[in-house]
Amino acid sequence: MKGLFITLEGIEGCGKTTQLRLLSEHLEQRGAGVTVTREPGGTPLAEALRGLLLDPATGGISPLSELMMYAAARAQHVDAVIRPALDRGGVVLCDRFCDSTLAYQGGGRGICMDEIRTLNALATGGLAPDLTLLFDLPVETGLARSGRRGAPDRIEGEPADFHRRVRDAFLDIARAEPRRITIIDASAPVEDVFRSVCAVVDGLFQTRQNATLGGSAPPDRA
Ligand code: Z5A
Repeated sequence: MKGLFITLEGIEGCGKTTQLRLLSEHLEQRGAGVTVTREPGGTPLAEALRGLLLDPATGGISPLSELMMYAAARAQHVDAVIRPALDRGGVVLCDRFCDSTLAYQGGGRGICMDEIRTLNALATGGLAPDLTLLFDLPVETGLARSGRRGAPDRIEGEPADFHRRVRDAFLDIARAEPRRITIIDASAPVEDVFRSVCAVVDGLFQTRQNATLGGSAPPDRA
């Protein structure tokens, strides 16, 4: 069986990192080999780019430079971490991926979505997640949650309107790709959100298992 690539997406404070940790434990208990990673990040180069991208002290970065930095981090991450783990047949859980670029640099900064899709395809070599969980909640709730952590980073510090455009873009992407992306109500308590996550992921594992036992290929979710 080839590996399984699952991405978690959403606005600030949506709870994806909390759910990623719970999901990783859940899958490890089922005996899956799990690689947990994040974007931007996951390799020394990409983590260094992450530092520059999120640090308010970096100052102004033009929207196009910002886009290229996320793409550079992603190209290295896919090549060095994600593809090798999938080739080994493992499960990769990634905190943010290409949909974040469409939502933040497209929806938030206003860069042309088709140009971003072209760059994403170049950076990933065409790799797409098997499943994306989009944790959706009102912007005010998310910002209140992340605000409890202290000083905002360079992107958290953007005005609420920016974050509203990001949320709308995520929802548009999900509506356009309902087979790959499942929207999860992230305003519910952690345990309820996790129940929804497990229902979706366990369902995907079951579908894969049935397909393998039946000898047919798993359905293409991309
Ligand atoms: N970015 C981009 O612009 N373009 C790109 O292509 C990519 C990224 C890949 C990366 O930051 C930044 O880069 C991000 C987008 C941009 N913008 N910012 N800033 P990140 O992903 O590392 O950080 P983040 O998005 O801000 O995530 P986060 O703040 O770590 O939040 P989270 O992962 O969504 O949530 P959490 O850490 O699990 O929870 C946040 C708090 O809420 C915490 O105190 C929890 O205990 C609490 N929480 C979690 N779930 C719940 C529930 N259900 N109820 C109540 N409280 C909860």
